Amino acid sequence: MAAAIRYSRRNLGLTGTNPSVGTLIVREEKDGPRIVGRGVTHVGGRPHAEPQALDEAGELARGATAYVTLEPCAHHGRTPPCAETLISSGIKRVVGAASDPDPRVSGRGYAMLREAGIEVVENVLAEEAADQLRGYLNRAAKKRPEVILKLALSADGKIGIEGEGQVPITGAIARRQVHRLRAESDAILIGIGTALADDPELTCRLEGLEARSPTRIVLDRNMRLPLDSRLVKSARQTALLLTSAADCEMARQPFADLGVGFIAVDVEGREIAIPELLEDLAERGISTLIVEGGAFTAEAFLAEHVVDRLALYVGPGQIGARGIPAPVTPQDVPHGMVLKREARYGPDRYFEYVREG
Ligand code: AOF
Ligand code: ZN
Repeated sequence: MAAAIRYSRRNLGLTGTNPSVGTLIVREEKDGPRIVGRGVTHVGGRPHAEPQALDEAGELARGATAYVTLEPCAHHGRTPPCAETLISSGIKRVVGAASDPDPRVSGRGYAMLREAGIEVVENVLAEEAADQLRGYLNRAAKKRPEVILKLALSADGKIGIEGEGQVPITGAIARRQVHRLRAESDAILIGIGTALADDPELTCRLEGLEARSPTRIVLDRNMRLPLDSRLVKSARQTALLLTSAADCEMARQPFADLGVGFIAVDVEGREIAIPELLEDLAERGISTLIVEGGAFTAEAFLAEHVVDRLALYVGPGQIGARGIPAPVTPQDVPHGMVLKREARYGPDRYFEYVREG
């Protein structure tokens, strides 16, 4: 199952509203277990993992065990239910990790298998699988994406210097981890202040993974983003959405001509309408959202209590008194968040916190 979960990561961020699920078909042979088929939910969400793994296994599936990171589906989509496909393949045993909250499936997938006489084991490494499926599970449970607040801070807890644009804080290894996180996420969001100060691109620039760049979102209700910013200039390659106030319709045209999309969120006097925005993103099929700052935007998401995960990269240098204080530091994480992972990336340290329970 651990191998199936690892395999399921392959299409994270590429399967739309569908979770990236992994399936391994395993035969017990004299000299030990042998993997005869692998599948991961295809880019775009279909085909599902199971039929692909079974295809590869062919006749070898007969009598074998299928390891699935999510309960096999029980509904008819463009293809028959995966539970049915497993049954007709002659699989003898199905080992499942997470259960599927989708009301069309929830419990029915496993029930169909059992009714057909297949041995079913549930909840194997369920927590690890749920961690991998957290965007999907979050969206199903809360009707909003999983929100990951990612910040790079100096050793003295600063995220930059007012008016200085991008200040280097972390090194090359940490930066690659950030790009990998981008590749695995559906969308990334920043405030207009950061967009103006840094002129970032927010794409994934790991070699070979460029096409996995997330949809970029800028909170820009007064449409201040320059038309010649890197974000706008790359809008035809990687989706860019601006959240604009409803009365900005006229101002939208030049952006629209360059391929920029819009989320009209009614802010009603508030600076950012976060709950409405998250709901809109979930409806668009976005399951994981990285929030990358700046301080004002990060604080707004923290105040709304919608941050599910904190990814803090701490560099070794000091910025000093001129620095912008980080809205959250490893010494001061929001109540109810617990350390999940800690790592060292060259000279930098990484701390990941998740919401408890
Ligand atoms: C599986 N294997 O690999 C995945 C599953 O829109 P559809 O018809 O593709 O169905 C989407 C639902 O299928 C999704 O909400 C989830 O319940 C399930 N995803 N199921 O058996 C897979 N990705
Ligand atoms: Zn399926």
